Amino acid sequence: MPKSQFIDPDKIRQKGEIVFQPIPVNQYSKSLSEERENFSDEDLVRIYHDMLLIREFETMLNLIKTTGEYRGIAYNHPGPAHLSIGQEAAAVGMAYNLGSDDYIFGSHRSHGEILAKGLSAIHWSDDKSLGKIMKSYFDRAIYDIVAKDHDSSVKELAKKFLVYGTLAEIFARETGFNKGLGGSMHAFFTPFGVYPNNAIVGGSGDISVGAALFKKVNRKKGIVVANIGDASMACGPVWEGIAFATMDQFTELWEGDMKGGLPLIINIMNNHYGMGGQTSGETMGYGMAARIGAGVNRDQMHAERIDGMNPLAVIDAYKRKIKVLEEKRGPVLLDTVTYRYSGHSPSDASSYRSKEEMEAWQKHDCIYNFRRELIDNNITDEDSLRLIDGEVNDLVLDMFKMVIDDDISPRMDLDKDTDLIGEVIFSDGSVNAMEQGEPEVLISLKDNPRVQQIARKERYAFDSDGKPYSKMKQYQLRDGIFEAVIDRFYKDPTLIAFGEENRDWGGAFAVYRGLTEALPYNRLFNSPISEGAIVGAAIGYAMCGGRVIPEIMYCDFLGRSGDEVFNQLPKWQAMSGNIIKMPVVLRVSVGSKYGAQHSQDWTSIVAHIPGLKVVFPATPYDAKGMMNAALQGTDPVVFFESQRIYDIGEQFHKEGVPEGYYEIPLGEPDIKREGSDITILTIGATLYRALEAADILQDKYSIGAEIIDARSLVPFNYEPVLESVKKTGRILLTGDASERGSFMNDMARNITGLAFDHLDAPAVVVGSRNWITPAYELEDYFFPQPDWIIDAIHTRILPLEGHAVKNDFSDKGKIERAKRGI
Ligand SMILES: Cc1ncc(C[n+]2csc(CCOP(=O)(O)OP(=O)(O)O)c2C)c(N)n1
Ligand SMILES: [Mg+2]
Repeated sequence: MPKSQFIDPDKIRQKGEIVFQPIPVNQYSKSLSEERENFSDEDLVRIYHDMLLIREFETMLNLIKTTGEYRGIAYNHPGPAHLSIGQEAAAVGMAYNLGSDDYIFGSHRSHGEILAKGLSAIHWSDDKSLGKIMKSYFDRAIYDIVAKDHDSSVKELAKKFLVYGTLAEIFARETGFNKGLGGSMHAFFTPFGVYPNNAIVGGSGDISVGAALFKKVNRKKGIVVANIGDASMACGPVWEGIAFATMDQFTELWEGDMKGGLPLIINIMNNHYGMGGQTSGETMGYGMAARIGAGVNRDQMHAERIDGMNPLAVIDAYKRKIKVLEEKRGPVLLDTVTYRYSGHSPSDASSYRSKEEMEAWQKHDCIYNFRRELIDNNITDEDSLRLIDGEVNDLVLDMFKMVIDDDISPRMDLDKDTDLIGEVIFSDGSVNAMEQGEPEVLISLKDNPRVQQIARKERYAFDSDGKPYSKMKQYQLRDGIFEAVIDRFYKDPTLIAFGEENRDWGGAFAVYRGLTEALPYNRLFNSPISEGAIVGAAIGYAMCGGRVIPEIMYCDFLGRSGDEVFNQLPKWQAMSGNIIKMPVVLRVSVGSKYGAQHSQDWTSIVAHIPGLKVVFPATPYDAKGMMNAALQGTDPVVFFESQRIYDIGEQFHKEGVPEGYYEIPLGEPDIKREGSDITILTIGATLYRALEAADILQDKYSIGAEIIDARSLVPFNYEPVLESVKKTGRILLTGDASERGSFMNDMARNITGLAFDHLDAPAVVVGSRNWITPAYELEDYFFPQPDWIIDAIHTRILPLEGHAVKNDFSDKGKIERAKRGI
């Protein structure tokens, strides 16, 4: 809600109509002879060569999958191979003018795009930089293999490098581009500008937007292309990505050289099918996918349908569209018509299409027709082309032989080290700034009104007599998060933050108040209500080398970003073999008061996913120190915050929350109160209810409870908890997540196993009920309360003299509730 833009009712209520512009469809009609001035003979032969290499590469894979051998050499590849035989012109045309600075993202069917883009990057690079790229990648691992006995040019060597690295990745070899951890559907090679290919249909739809945002915000050269399938145009992340990429603010509110659209081409590789569903005519209503552009923004995304069976038509379109992006008028939507002769996967019997249709498209075959044109136009002759055919076949065969040789191309040795994959799950970096440079800010920190306001606050909640200061006077948890965030904005020039109501509103819960004044739009902005794209764009931004803080306003909205949080954010570091870093701190606010769809604690669901760090600080001191640590790191951190305690003051750190920078390492629980009779381990805001319970236990029953605040869920150091249990012999765990399937159960089981000899009773978990979260007035019957903790201790751990229970924690009660699914 920028006040600078006046929403004028007089204008808005005026009569009118929306006028659409025609969307060009296959307008390219030049003959090869008309194109001669734009291409040298070598250029044209290169186009043929690149298409042919892709065809042979995938023919090899097809034979391996369907016959178990290639040119008489047997090999078993149990993994996937989604082939794009027939689509080569679309890939080569797309990549033809792109160099290493241009980034492409793709899908499960992207082998052809990897090769096309790699070949193009090789073509546009000089020998020195190619040598550097090849030698620095995984300590020459691939270079040393392909350079052995190589006796021709650096570019030829780079071609071997590209084919070998891609194939070794597909066959899960440690010498593959991603150490064999990505595989066929996720292979990529960032030094050539080939960014992650995504096995989740439409997965690149929003991630690529973040990559384009990175290029724009950090003034980097190059454009971004998202190669996605026609069927993916039905996917939420694609629509959300488009909404994000076409926001008016880029042209209306962003200032100076930041004004203008994203350098992004969303390229629909339109082969007319999902797996078997026909998009045009069956599963979609767009008729032609390019139509979608018309509804999106005033520029209609410069949408166009182009003939992807003709490489020159695709090259022509890219030349024109790159110009649009250079003029900052992006993004662009291309509907590239193509066709796969291969099945969805090699086991596909093509029952969903007719033989006649396949044969008709084969008559339009891009390689066959282009070859004929080269000869008809005297660009080359049959003999020269046969030579190329031979070279391509030899290259594929030679690389195939090397890749399947276990001595040359071993797999990761998990026998030797069974934890090897665990080592690449996190990057565990510690980096002040992702890039050097002067961070763009609008005012100095000391002139910031929020900074000035915080300076007047009490950084410890109590005065010298132990009396609490007024709420307004206390330095609050939200202040701790703010201080860490603003500090990083003044340190890391790549840092950006976005989410719903992040800017003028000051963040839905006032954490960001003061940031709007400090930062230009390109560093802090409101996103559309697109939780998927909020996380997805952050992923793309981080992948390219930036640090980013996306925000999900309520934990319950995490479901909307399910794929991004569960499949994308946690997996790309490991799937890249740790080439990619993912410095994303995803702030997630856990609600209360707003009922079932705004108040659930989903920490457990997130903690279940390998590859995410998950933290939930509950004090201002911890919130600041842990946000600092999260923002210093290079891993994805889901940073939970509780709306119940944004205004809580610092009650534990007597020296007050330090004004300067400090970090609290993620993964370290903290003893908030000492005691010797029972340990209570809390997650998030239940800390304060556990403290109340501890007071009652002490006052009424003379039982000393040791309260440990978990602070983090992943990673987690059990040692302080085990030490405590050794002392107390008893433990209860409590948190606001619904009890069934909660992370507390995981912790309880681990503690029971690890401290079995020291426990007088099994570890007990007190979570929320397995219900919907009711209205605020009824919340105390849903979330754990101090009296629940005491009832549970009395019933399951240590009978308390004279205690009468109100809440049923008995075996019988548990069994009965489980039977009813609650
Ligand atoms: C989210 C998701 N849903 C379903 C699938 C299974 N699946 C894999 S490919 C595919 C069809 C995709 O069609 P399209 O986007 O047109 O790409 P194409 O396969 O034609 O290249 C489906 C349904 C998946 N991988 N991801
Ligand atoms: Mg398709």
